[in-house]
Amino acid sequence: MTNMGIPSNHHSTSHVRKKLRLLHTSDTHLGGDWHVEQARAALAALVDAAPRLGADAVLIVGDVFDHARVPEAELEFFVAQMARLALPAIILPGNHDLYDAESLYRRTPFHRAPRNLRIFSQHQGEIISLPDLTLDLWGRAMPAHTPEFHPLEGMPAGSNGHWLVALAHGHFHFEDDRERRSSPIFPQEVAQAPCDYLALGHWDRHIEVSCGGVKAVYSGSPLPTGGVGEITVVELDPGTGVHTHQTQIAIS
Ligand SMILES: [Mn+2]
Repeated sequence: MTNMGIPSNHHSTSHVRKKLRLLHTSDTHLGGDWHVEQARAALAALVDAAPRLGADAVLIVGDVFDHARVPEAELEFFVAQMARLALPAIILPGNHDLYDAESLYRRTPFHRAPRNLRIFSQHQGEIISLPDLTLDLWGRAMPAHTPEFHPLEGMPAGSNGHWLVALAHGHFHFEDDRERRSSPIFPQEVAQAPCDYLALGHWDRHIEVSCGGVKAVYSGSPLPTGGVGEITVVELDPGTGVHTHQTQIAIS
């Protein structure tokens, strides 16, 4: 698809963008051996909190599940929680829940997934468009966690005036980081990314890694310490730009 023949001044412009609030989390590790109940409680708490927080959509940026052989009941639990959410829920597979031939996202519970649940499945990247929200989301489903997989490679520029939010699961290389890591994300790639917000996952802790005016944040895992978990709230405001803050969710 191209815009050939359409003068650029016919594109919708930023004034049509809606003011949105996204909830961004990652690394819930459902089905992990040592925290099965905590992970479930954290996901349920996120679903409970979403309406109260005024969320328009929820992003879960990889390692939603701990490994590909989690029991069917864990997948059923997740799908049921997403159905209860009743908001767009956008899932990017990570290195613990790869989108490969054996992917858990191909298993039966996902064949009956509710329509609000959207899962990135294209290794080269794809846009999931939510026109009602004036929101386009881009991400690459991870086929294998290797140094050759670059989570930001091929991100397109937005062309329809929608917000463009990118999701990426991988390792951000700080400038002095000389190790060769799998699924690398480099500072210059972030700085050149044509998105309005880069939602990151893979690291358990929350940290902002914005570069060159591109807002980029690791939400950190929502798994609780002392009964309280934490997620990232992303405000997309046509007037003032992109803002994030951490908010706590009570987990019982
Ligand atoms: Mn990971």
